[in-house]
Amino acid sequence: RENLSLLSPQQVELAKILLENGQSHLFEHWSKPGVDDEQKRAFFDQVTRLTSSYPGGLTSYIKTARELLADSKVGKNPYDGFTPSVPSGEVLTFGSDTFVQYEEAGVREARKAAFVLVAGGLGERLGYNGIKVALPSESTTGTCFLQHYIEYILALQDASCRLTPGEGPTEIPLAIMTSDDTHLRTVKLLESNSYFGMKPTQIKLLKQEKVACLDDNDARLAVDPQNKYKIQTKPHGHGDVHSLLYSSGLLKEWHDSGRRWVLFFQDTNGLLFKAIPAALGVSATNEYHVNSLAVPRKAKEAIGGIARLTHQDGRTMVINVEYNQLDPLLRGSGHPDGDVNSETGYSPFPGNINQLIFEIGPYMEELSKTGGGIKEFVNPKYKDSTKTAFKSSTRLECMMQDYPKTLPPAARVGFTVMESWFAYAPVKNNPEDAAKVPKGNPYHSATSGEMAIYRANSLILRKAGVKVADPVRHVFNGQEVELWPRIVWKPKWGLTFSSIRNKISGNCSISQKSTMVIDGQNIYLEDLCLDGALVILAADSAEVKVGGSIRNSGWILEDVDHKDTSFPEEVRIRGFKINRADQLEKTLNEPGKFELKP
Ligand code: UGB
Repeated sequence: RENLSLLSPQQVELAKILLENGQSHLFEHWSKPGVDDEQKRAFFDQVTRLTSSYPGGLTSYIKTARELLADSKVGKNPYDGFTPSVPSGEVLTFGSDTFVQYEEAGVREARKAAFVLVAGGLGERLGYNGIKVALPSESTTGTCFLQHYIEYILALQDASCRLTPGEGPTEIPLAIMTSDDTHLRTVKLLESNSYFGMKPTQIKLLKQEKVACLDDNDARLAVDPQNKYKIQTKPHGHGDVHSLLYSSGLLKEWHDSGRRWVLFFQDTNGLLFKAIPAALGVSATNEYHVNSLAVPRKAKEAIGGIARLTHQDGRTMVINVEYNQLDPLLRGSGHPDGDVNSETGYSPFPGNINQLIFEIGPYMEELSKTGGGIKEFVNPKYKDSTKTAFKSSTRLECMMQDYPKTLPPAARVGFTVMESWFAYAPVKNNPEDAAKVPKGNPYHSATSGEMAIYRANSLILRKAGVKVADPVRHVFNGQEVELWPRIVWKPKWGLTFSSIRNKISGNCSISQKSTMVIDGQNIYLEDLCLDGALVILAADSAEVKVGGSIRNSGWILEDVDHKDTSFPEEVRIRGFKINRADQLEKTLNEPGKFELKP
């Protein structure tokens, strides 16, 4: 009370809100006026931020926290009354006629799309000190994830505008959600690389704020242990992306400029964009308001399962059930073995890869009702079974894939299952944890993420008619993986399966020890027999035919132990480095037609 004179009228209002909501303890240790006054003002700056960044402000946050903490104390299951069953969705096989048709439909629609990358997480499980989008997706070219994503979006933009001349926007925007942990480093990565070829105005960064920590079941906000004039905060989760798109006005801008789709994606999946054109085609053809991409999922794998939930009162929804909740939900509803593989070797519930495609119109309509707030959860670690005290402070969390939970039953919510080999290979686990993954389950490490790219590109070329040699098995950082030829291309070369198929003719073959880097839109492989390394770069105006027998000692993978600190972290976490012993390298910067035959 004696500090009131220091405060502006707005700050007095905020203080009142805190007091009315049972937060008087935040002021108990405040010193007399004249001492720490700057810090007291900084306290209110923080309260202002916490209020404005949460739909409904701190009052709403505290109210929801009390309700969720009360539910958690009595052990209420959020899925009480619901029975899970296996939903049906669109199942796509890479390269099939249906797949190719969807790809074309997706490329047509792409110019009306906007992409949203959620990249606010630090990836503690990976144990990498940098931001995850700066990690190389593969080490043959060293292209980092962010560059890889931007190049795909630009390739889609070009292809879409070529296919549908004059029919809508000509630039595909990209929004990136960052957090205090990742923001500055993301800005720096973009600025120091000229935005990887995108126009700076095409990219918008939206920074998510952390939320207040909670000390007890009454939702008393936690004081920061380092600073008594600060509320302790923690990340709220990727679900913040919805309120940020809404409150920033970006969604409205996209909608007003005639866009139809928003595509959400995560920070480290080097395969994802191989699935994007077809998945967007599925959304457009089936007129899905919400389309979640999924892959076959091993039981207990740490990705959510997509399930149809039917309530006793008749309500149903198709929704992601997070991996730690699926098993208890199944056990509690007549499946005593819980989450187990079926005779196919996979869980009957497809795995959510958190790649979501929303139709903007219905999405905007829903957000104008909710302000972008979505269903949250709380996960307190209790001191004992009385559940009266926490081991450490907790907070509310939210996930972007929970958006459909509040949708009316008439909403068209679908999903598309893709084979994992071309759609999903995230980089989440550190080498030690990855090596402990049960045999047969994916490692989700930097090693497996990179190997998956080589495997997918080899399999795609096989489907396109190239004789690609079988892989060998090798152990890197304690993880046994398949080592395929290291084939990498830029998105503008191989955006869709049909565009790849059109660039291959005659009898082509690639041996297991080979490396092939294709960087150029108009590079054609004809009767190529590759046994070694080939790197070819060509300007868009150059048309290059590559063929004949190319042999050299190539690029060799050499083991690196993840504990060997003489190597940079991004090399250690994958367990190998590339010795570029010998290669045929050709750069064609001039326009014209060229033939490359040794
Ligand atoms: N992220 C943010 O942008 N902000 C945050 O506060 C937190 C994360 P994780 P998670 O596909 O493998 C999700 O930590 O949450 C970004 C799905 O919930 O990698 O354990 C972060 O930068 C799960 O159903 O994943 O699990 C990253 O880009 C399953 O689909 C993204 O959010 C799983 O991903 C995901 O964060 C998966």
